Amino acid sequence: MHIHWFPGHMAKAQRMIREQLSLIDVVIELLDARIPVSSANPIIAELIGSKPRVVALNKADLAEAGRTGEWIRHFRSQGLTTVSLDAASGKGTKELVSKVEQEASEKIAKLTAKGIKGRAVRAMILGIPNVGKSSLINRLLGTATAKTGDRPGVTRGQQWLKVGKNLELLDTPGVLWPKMDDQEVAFKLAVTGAIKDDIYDMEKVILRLLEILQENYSERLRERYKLLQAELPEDTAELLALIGAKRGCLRSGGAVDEEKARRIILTDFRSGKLGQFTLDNSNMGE
Ligand SMILES: Nc1nc2c(ncn2[C@@H]2O[C@H](COP(=O)(O)OP(=O)(O)OP(=O)(O)O)[C@@H](O)[C@H]2O)c(=O)[nH]1
Ligand SMILES: [Mg+2]
Repeated sequence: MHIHWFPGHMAKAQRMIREQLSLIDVVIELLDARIPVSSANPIIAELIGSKPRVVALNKADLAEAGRTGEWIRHFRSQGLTTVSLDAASGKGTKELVSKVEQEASEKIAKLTAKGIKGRAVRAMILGIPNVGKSSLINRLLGTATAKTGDRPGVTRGQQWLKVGKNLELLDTPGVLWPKMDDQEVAFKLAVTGAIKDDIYDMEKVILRLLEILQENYSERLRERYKLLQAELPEDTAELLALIGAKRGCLRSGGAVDEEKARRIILTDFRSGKLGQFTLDNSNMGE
């Protein structure tokens, strides 16, 4: 699978982020709790430099809770302020805001010493496409001000929004990096929904997903698709056909509609119907 792309709007977003960064007290970096390493954009790290930062592992409801805990300990041991978050339900937002205020306190104290009193904390939310940046803003505002959607590339411009008296937030468009050398990382970004579905090879992505499911989560496969045979087929193409047949994805004439079967598996995976998944191991990148 080869994903070589960097659409013009992402280059533009990156420029905007760089320009706005001088106004920012704290960066909120959203990572996908299912892939805490693979969703970390190296360009973002470079842009942020030494700015105070809070890392939020979002979509924690879709990740394996114990492993999210391991990841948080791992990041904290590296000196990073890290919290777990579910921006869809709002779970974890209070802790996030309190950490953001904590990270900004030095800067605010300096401003106060200079006579600038009561200035709100300015935070920028950064992360890959579809990770939940706009959802977080909406949760914090308590309204659906920022446009969200279950696909990457929803937010295009940047927008300042005020949360209460003490916090101003900047929503940003999701950015990926131009060259994806690691194909396993590309797979994880595709399967979790950070890359538009029409620009990666879905056939390969689903076969890789089935491989992982078969190896480590075969019980969930059996349960979800009512696969009763003692042994699941080892061949992932056969497994796909079997799931397709079970789900009634048939073309006229009786052949399995593989495209339809792939969509079902992908939707089940992304929505949590196949259970919670953490695809990155916390000993990665050490
Ligand atoms: N299950 C779950 N879904 C979430 C969570 N946060 C966001 N989502 C969903 O993920 C999708 C993307 O959310 P957005 O807030 O639009 O993501 P974004 O980062 O702003 O995306 P772009 O603007 O495209 O970069 C939406 O369907 C949200 O409902 C979460 O914590 N858990
Ligand atoms: Mg958005």
